[in-house]
Amino acid sequence: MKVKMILPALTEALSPFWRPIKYHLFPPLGLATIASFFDEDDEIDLQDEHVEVLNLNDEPDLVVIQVYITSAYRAYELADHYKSKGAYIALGGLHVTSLPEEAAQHADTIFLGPGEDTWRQFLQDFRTGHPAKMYESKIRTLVGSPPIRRDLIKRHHYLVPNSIVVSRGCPHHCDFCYKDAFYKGGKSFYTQPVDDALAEIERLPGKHLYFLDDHIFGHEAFAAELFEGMKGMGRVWQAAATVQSIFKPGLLEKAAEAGLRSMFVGFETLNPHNLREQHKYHNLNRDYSGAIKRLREFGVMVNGSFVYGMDSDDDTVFDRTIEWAITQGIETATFHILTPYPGTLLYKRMLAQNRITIHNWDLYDTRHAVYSPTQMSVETLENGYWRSYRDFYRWSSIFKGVWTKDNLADRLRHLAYTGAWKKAEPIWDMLIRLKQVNHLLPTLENVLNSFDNHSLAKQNVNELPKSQLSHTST
Ligand code: B12
Ligand code: SF4
Repeated sequence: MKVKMILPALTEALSPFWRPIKYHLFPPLGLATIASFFDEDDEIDLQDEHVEVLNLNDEPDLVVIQVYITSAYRAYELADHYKSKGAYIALGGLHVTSLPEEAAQHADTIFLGPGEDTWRQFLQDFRTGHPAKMYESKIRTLVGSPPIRRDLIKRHHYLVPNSIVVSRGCPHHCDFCYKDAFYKGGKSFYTQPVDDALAEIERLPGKHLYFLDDHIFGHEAFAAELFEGMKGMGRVWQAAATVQSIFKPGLLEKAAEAGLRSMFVGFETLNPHNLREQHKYHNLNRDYSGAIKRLREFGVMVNGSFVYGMDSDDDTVFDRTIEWAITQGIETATFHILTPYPGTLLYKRMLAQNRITIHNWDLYDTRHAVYSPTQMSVETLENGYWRSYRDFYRWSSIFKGVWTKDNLADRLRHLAYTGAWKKAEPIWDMLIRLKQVNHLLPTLENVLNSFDNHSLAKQNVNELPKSQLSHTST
């Protein structure tokens, strides 16, 4: 059977004028995951439109498309194209799960939720000529999943070809998050067996790994065992976790020892009213500064994530947040405009309040206000969002952040990492065009690793002052 798998791109990623590096970071892991269920003699062509021009002149029997909200229209266009050529169309992913009726108009079969169980079943049914119109994931397990088809990934296109995900979902329930909508009808947080995760890591060449798990510290026992197993593998890695989990005694220590060098942390907002509104209770009354301090003590850089436009935000939120992020010495920050993804509680609430003003999914990219904010205009919100990036990444801010570090190695690493990330955009753009982006991976590894002289991280955990370990209740 001839199979075409496509990760469609949103328009911005295709611009002939500017190719943001973020679209050349990670390969299409979701598609490579479900590709592992094909037979050996199936002919698979996996194309990622973010990094290559699609060949649309082929004649596949089966077309498999992953649909994110921001690439939904493009996904439907591609589906219609192949449908008109007589191919069988399978659509799955987050947006299909949120809006199945919309997606079904462009598909022969749609898939709701994670694909591990449903895809296996579909392939059996398809081969016997009886595929269903819709498959809904019910069995949530990663036990027994075959290894990801990484051979289908064109590694040279990506700065971070070694992305990996060893769990699915997250134990929390925030109103704005995609998670509860995607995992409804079954478990919304589960992990791989540790041995399988370690085996997957072993299969990845080089040093650098990027864990795309929503919350790498989400299952403490799993995480501890994983980090234990990774010790001595010589990896350097990045991941995401909650503020709360950073204080869990012993976990960060183990992670740092296993090579953790940068952590994406969802601070989201500095306002407790906003946290309550979004049911993000695990961030309430947490010592954000203490979490950053603790990460720094273990040589872990911070990528802070912030969301603007919750109901308690007025036009002062931008300056306050930026100033806080800079003075905390956060190395990189991502800012988002609150976005009500269909299927989320936030969406339902805003719909009931008649506040959603835009239904064009292309604009659900966390850069547009698609709803009416309560305490500022849409224009103020969007301008504040753009200004945040400008202000956070101006040289004066970077140097202010650098000077919060108390030793030369930390300062240099902050400067190299932040400077390279945002200030070298034209260089990234050029490398992308020359298809050389992957050649900078060793530089990234070196920068991440240029922090090996840390005394605290090397101390025995038991010697640390108690206040640093049990800063907060868990
Ligand atoms: C890595 C990542 C990116 C990467 C690359 C994405 C890529 N190459 O796949 C980059 C940095 C480019 C990116 C960009 C953006 N992202 Co992003 N990203 C992620 C992240 C962290 C991990 C995705 C991942 O690889 N997961 C692991 C794999 C194994 O899971 P998966 O891809 O979902 O695949 C499984 C299922 O979905 C299913 N499946 C998928 N397709 C199909 C098809 C079929 C037929 C079947 C049967 C099953 C199936 O089976 C797979 C195995 O279970 C997610 C968060 C998350 N946890 O999903 C956000 C996430 C997907 N991103 C999101 C957003 C909003 C964006 C941006 C708009 C952000 C921005 N402001 O720029 C852009 C635009 C994305 C686009 N191209 O349209 C949202 C999506 C919301 C939505 N409803 O679509 C998420 C959920 C983050 C969030 N919490 O809000 N992103
Ligand atoms: S903690 Fe993060 S991943 Fe988990 S539900 Fe909240 S926003 Fe989503």
